[in-house]
Amino acid sequence: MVSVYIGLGSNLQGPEQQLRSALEELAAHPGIELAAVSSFYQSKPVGPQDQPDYVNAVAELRTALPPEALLDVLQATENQHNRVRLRHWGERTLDLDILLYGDQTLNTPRLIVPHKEMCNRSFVLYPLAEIAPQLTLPDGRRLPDVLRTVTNDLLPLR
Ligand code: A4P
Ligand code: MG
Repeated sequence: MVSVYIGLGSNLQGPEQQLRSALEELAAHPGIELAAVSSFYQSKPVGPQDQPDYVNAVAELRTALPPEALLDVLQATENQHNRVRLRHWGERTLDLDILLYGDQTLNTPRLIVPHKEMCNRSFVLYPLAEIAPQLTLPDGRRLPDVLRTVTNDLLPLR
């Protein structure tokens, strides 16, 4: 079993409920244990600004699924939430990204882990620190040190 951290994001069609149902669906998967879930946060869009704010969270999964099999599960879950197509670039009903897969570094055509933008994104780092405050990244950097380089611009969701 390995600890995997995933980032969840949505800015369409009831973002909070999108995240809640995605977490329920992942928890119901026989190969996945939902070990921890951060608070939900409202965040300004990174990228095109003409889209709604996002709701973001981070969850810890425990699984024996290999990385690409886990990605298959995450993408199938995204697809289940994507029945209504998007109008604008950047908007999405559900995005599930693998942030960290144990302490592994992966670089395949389908997977780059750690997620290539995670250390630049408040909406990843602060929820992650909530559930794994003393985490060390595969490159040896400590999460508390990375956190200090990124401003916390998140709003707690209620
Ligand atoms: N892929 C490679 N590495 C990974 C990984 N670690 N986890 C590949 C998941 N997938 C990974 O993903 C495109 C391809 O990335 C996949 O087929 C997979 O093989 P996608 O979800 O179809 O497309 P995407 O998410 O639009 O692309 P990308 O570049 O991952 O976008 P981001 O970086 O996820 O950005 N602003 C706020 N406030 N909150 C957000 O959550 N999210 C985005 C999306 C933009 N702005 C945001 C937020
Ligand atoms: Mg994605």
